[in-house]
Amino acid sequence: MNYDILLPDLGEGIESAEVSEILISVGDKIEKDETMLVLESDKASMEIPSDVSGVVKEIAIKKGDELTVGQLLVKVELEEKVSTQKQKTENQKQEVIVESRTPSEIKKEKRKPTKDSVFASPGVRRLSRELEINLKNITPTGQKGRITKEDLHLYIKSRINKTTQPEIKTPKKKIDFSIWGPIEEKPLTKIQKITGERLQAAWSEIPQVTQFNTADITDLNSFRKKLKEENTENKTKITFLPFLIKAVSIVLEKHPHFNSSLDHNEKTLILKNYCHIGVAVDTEQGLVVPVIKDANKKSLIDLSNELERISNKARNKKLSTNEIKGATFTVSSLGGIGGSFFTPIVNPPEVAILGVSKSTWKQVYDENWKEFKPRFVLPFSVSYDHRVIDGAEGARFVNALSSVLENINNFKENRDN
Ligand code: CAO
Repeated sequence: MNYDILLPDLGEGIESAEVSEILISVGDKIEKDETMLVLESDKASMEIPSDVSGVVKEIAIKKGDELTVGQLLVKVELEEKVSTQKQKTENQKQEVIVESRTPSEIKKEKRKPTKDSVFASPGVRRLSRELEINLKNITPTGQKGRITKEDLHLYIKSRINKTTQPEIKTPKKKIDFSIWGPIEEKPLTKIQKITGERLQAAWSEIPQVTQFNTADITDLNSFRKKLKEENTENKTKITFLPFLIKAVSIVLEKHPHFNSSLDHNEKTLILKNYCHIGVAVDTEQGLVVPVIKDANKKSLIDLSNELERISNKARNKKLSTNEIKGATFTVSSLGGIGGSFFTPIVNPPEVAILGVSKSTWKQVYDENWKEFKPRFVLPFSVSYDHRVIDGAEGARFVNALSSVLENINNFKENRDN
């Protein structure tokens, strides 16, 4: 015998509601009071239970339908009939065994959530809808795979902690600056947009510390000038940067944490036995960071040539993907421009970055001569991921870098002077 389940009075003056979920399929065995549908009205979200126990014969509505009170929802073949039929044949006896499981066992099996179905109370559904949260992303802990209020709250808390998640990002209000004066609009370049997103993520996800120091590069400056003169014919442009890259690669060998990355789940440190240095290059389109591979194995002249080659390629948008990947540490030099000290942002998955500023002549007190002497002083900063590097290690790193830069023997490659 078939039984028609009609939409009951929804109360609270609700006259119609939309079908947001259908939790049953034709052929399902359902129990009295088991939820069949979830409806949404402008006032509430409601679960509609079955009036009877039996087998679903027909579902007269579909997702998205607007239903009114008294409308036919589902036709159910009542349970008594199912039981009588079970007595009939040998085959059907088999069925009796199968179906002699308790109703709650059958229900348990049927109501296991599939990939597409989500079980949650109307309150949970309403809040998730208001916050635009997809319930399928939440791990249920309730009975029969139901998402509880606590599951939803836990999920919201975890998203709040990850401040970059778009689901809870508050959209910014557009400001009309033209009401205070004339303006121009200039869309960001693709590079600027990508760099901006990466910097934003690095800034919010990495606890960074910046350590400042100076190096007396008076001797290095004289040595560089000499090397520059020697190489005027072959047109190699020898700036301070190749020296800095060389110095960094020496120091990284002794401070391997600065040449590492945290693994994807942030539980293991990956120390790299290679030294690929990223170099920040200022281009018209924005900041680009090409990589000098195996910088520790290259001479000052090789580094100078490679630096010129990759910075030209960066400015002409000619870099290949391979040339901007795989860096283990980055050097950002503003020394050719000016300023004293800045705080560079770590470029993940690297854990540290060197920021170099412009060297200037300064009066420095000499302990041995007991007098002030003019010295060429280079200011620099190292920002590092504090989850990987301790403050003491950071201070040792900058001290080591100054020592290497202050001793030109580190840069004399097979030379007598
Ligand atoms: N102190 C004093 N003078 C310096 C110096 C320093 N720290 N660094 C460079 N100079 C000098 C150079 O020696 C050169 O002078 P000479 O011609 O007399 O040798 C002059 O300044 C110009 O150098 P440069 O900038 O052309 O070359 P570079 O090798 O120092 O830098 C490059 C190359 C590609 C890194 C640079 O052009 C650049 O793009 N810098 C900007 C990087 C940037 O934007 N970083 C910020 C990113 S935010 O973290």
